[in-house]
Amino acid sequence: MIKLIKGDITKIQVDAIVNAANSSCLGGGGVDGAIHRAGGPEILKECKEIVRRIGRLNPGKAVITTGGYLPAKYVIHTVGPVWRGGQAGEDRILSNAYKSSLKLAEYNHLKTIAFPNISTGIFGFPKLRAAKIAIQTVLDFLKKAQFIQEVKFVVYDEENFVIYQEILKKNIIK
Ligand code: AR6
Repeated sequence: MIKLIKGDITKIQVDAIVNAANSSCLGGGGVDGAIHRAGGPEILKECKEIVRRIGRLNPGKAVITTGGYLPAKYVIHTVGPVWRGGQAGEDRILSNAYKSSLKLAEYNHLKTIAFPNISTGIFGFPKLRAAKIAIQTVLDFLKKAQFIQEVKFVVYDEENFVIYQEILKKNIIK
């Protein structure tokens, strides 16, 4: 049910890939920039409509748009926490970002979803701590999931890859 992949999330063929966005939801650098570049203008158009309707996206929340030109059908945009030293609710917000994305996938009856390592780039969240939260949140959610059959962690950098490999090995997950 959980798979680890090293690579570029914009190339992954799943029902939805998750974007590590910001509260404006209008694109940015890192994986966000890569997704908008590869997915084309339709994604930004839908993001703008959503922001017009519901306002800025608070950290921990998620919304869904088309995947545009991506191999993925949808993009789920979520906002992780900016790391401020660990006392500002960062762990809970990061877990909520994963949970909100998974809930949205379930709500839309999606079967496969791929996550990047939310908040561990520009937002500066420590990688090991983030990986433990990501994996635990997904494992807990999968116990009660009705539609989601597979979650892929798509890891871009070597450091995160080694961390995920170690944790997943210990959990005896293939
Ligand atoms: N595929 C998969 N993972 C990637 C890719 C890719 N193509 N590119 C980068 N990563 P970041 P954040 C990894 O900085 O920390 C944006 O400007 C990267 O190695 O993209 O949540 C937003 O608009 C790292 O492990 O997101 C926000 O303002 C992970 O993706 C802000 O950055 C997340 O790094 C969000 O910061």
